[in-house]
Amino acid sequence: MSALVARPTMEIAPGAIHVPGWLTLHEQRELVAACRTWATSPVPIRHTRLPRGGVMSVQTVCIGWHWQPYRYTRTADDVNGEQVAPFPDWMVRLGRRAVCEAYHDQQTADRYTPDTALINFYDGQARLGMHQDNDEHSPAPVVSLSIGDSCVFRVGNTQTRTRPYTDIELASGDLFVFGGPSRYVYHGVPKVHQDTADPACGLGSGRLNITMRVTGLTEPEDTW
Ligand code: MD6
Ligand code: FE
Repeated sequence: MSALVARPTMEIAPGAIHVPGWLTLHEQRELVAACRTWATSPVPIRHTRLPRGGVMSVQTVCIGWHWQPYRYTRTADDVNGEQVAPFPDWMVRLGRRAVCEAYHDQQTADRYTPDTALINFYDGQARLGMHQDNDEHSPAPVVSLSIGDSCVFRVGNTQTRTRPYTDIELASGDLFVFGGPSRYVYHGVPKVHQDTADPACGLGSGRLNITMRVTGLTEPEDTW
C-alpha cells in the first residue's frame, strides 16, 4: 500500500535503523513463498516451548541453525530431530543489502554473513514479550524483515525490559536493523493490527517476521 504520508528512514536509537517499505511486493511474495516451504519441512513450524513449560504464542521455524531459548543447534531436537534447512546464499545477499541500506557502509555490508534466520508467524492474538537477542556468539547486526499485518514494535534499552522505550509501527515490507550500541536492546511485539496487510504481499492474514543473525558458531568438525 502506498502511504498517503511517506514514512522516512529513522534511526530509532544509535545503530537501530527502521527503513519503511524496503521490500517490493514482489520480494515480499517471494519471501512468503520460501517461508511457506520452510514452514512444512524438514522441520514444521510450531510454537516454541519455553524452559518453564509454557509455549510462545508466536509460531517459529528456523533455517541454518535451530533456535531454542538459550541455544542454537543444527537439528530440531525439540520438534522432530531433523536437521534444519540450509541458509541460502540469496538470503546472505539480501542480508548484506539490508546492512548496506541501514548503515551506508559497503565494507560492513560485505563482511556480514548471516547463517541463521528465525521465521516468526503471528496470528491476530500472538505477541512477543520484551527480550534481548543474546543467544548468538557474535555482535553482528540482526536484520529483521516484516511482511503482512502491521504491528507495534517496542524498542527499549539495554538495561531493563521496561521504560524508556519507543513504540514504532512495522508494516509489510519494512526493514529493521539492530546493530552497534543497539544490538542488545530489549524489544518486543505487544500488538499485531489484524487485517491491515495488502493481500498482494502474499500473506492472507497474520504477520511474518524474518530475523537474520550471525550465530558465531561453527560445526563441531570445524574445531578439529
Ligand atoms: C518480530 N523480532 O519483529 C520479532 N529481534 O516479530 C525480533 O525479535 C527482533 O525484529 C531483533 C532484531 C529485530 C527484530
Ligand atoms: Fe528479537
